Amino acid sequence: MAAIKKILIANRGEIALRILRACQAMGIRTVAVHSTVDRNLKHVGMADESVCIGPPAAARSYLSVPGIIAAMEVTDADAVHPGYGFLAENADFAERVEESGFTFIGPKAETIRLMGDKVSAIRAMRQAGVPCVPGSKGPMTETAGSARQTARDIGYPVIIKAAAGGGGRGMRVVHEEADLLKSIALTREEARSGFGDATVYMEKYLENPRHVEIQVLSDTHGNAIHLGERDCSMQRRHQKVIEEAPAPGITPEERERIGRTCTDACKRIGYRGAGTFEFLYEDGEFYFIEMNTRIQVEHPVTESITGLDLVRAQILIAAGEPLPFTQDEIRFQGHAIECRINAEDPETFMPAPGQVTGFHAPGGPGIRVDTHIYDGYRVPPNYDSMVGKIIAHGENRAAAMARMRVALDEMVLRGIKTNIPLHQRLLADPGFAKGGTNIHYLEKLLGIKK
Ligand code: MV4
Repeated sequence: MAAIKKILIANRGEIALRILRACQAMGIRTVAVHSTVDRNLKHVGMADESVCIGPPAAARSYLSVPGIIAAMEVTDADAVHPGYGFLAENADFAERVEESGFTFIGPKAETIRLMGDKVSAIRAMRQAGVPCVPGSKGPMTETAGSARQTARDIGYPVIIKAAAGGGGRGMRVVHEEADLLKSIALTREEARSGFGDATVYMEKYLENPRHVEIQVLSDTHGNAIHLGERDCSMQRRHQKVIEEAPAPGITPEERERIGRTCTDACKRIGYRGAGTFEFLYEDGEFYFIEMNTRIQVEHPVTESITGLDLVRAQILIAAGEPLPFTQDEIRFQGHAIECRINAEDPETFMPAPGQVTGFHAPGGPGIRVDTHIYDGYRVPPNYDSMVGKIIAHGENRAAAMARMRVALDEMVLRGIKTNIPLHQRLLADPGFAKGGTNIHYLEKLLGIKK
């Protein structure tokens, strides 16, 4: 068993702080790494040690594999937590970490690689009994005839996706056969230039699905549990805006069934750590689309309704410990909603970095704020515009929403533009209040879509 006494946090912002807090609560020493523009990050000042790993450009700091491994060497860290984004789902990084004798807090490199290729991920999940979208059952071959036949079998509309894509990058909807070959060629070319892999596949295009995802934890002793689902349908341009758990309208029976399907799949593929099965949910059916092999931004809504600490669980699993709880011990309590707070123009949605000149976090029962910002903090222009998250928990959805409304009104964040007005609008929206809106709801509300 690999004892973990010191963790290097290979990330920045709110998630770096979240990881640091979990380490401190476990008595694990911490190393923060940061770029030159990030010297004043909150977690850098709190960490036991810190190392500057390069200039502001992420490619030369947070994405530098040699830089991070060198920082692990000089600080004698045992393990690295990658957070989300940056190197979190980079199989080559995970491999290099383990080859260098360190522990990667996450799945095996081969699992990250398997899930990174959407075609191999779907094949593995299909074989493990996970329901997938009707589709090409592998990459599209070069012949025009077989593509036409596949699309006819599936039925229009279909969607062409890049195997190396994911998260909304490299996909194209096709409504009729006349457009099929052109669309395959275009998507293939985008995939080649964008990802260096021209492999594309085809699925039935689901017109009005919700995005519902299942959180799992799987240890190295053959135990896997699920922590229920999250509904992440409230999004704009593939950027999630609000997430919640449980997903409105999902019954305990549906939850148990899809959850069990996911944990069976974890055992089958030897999954290690925290993971998320992403599904499209339409007309009462789940369709697997992708698996995320990292901790996700929206993990706190699951923590709120289960009372668990997912980052702690990730670290215990990485240390070779068995999961400290069984499926029977998991209880879902109430409802939680998360609002992502971005430094952006509320009209144009353009990133709006700048200096925070006043900050007071909301609080009270059922309110959690995960943020690294403080009075005087300067949001740099070099990274993602998310500056924090408010998570509201209540005994039911209406109670969580009521607490979120108060928290949004209570929050003081001066000096930078934020999307707080958008959240206030959504928390007052009758459609959102009903629950169960699909992935197109927000863009339609904003008048982007018909
Ligand atoms: C789809 C789909 C409809 N049908 N696949 C977009 C992100 C990537 N993870 C998969 N995506 C989609 N795949 C089929 N067969 C619609 C989307 C989609 C979407 C999915 C989840 C959350 C937001 C979305 C926004 C637009 C399109």
